[in-house]
Amino acid sequence: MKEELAVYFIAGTQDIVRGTLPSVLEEALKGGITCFQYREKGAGSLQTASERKEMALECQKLCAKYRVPFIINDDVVLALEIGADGIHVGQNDEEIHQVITSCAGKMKIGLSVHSVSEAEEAERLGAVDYIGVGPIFPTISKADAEPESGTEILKEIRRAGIKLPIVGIGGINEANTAEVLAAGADGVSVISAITRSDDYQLVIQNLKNPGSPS
Ligand code: TZP
Ligand code: MG
Repeated sequence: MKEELAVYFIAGTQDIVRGTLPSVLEEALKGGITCFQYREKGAGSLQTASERKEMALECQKLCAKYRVPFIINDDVVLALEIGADGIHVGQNDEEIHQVITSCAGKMKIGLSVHSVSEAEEAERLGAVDYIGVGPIFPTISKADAEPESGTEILKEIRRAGIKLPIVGIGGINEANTAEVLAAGADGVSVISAITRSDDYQLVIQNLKNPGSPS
């Protein structure tokens, strides 16, 4: 799982500023992303179940072509229906015990956490495959994001002995990835660093091989 978290791209229709979600996703897959999460949420997102399913299937097919895991955000029914590789939920999304009951053994389970105690609870559950920690830095991509925590939260979670794979999220870009990894994350998840870039390949290479923290 850790290797798959290295450069974890998240996007939905609402995040696309140029082209279409499938076109951006295919470029990102060619550029070397290691995981993709379909997150259709907030202003500008597709609203009907059938539109979402159609988009999910198209993204799933692309991910399969490049052998990259395809994760669905916060929609257990859709994830099970199309046989996604994983489901990701937040603390206020589908209840994690329900998600585990429905999905454990069938796909990977990711959970967002914002504190050491939430990380400890995730580990105690024994069925969560990785945690997303953040927002680490201020983000433009989530209207209801929690306040940013800085990289200290990652160090605190590691100091508490949490062994779960960790992906950092929120405001992560080429300039701060090294700091996020140095603080204890196994990888970085990004929306705008990729969707708002003019050169997907270069950004992804730099996220994969960041310079040393300054
Ligand atoms: N959860 C916490 S921050 C965030 C999500 C989904 C958005 C991350 O987007 P960006 O553009 O990489 O800051
Ligand atoms: Mg949520």
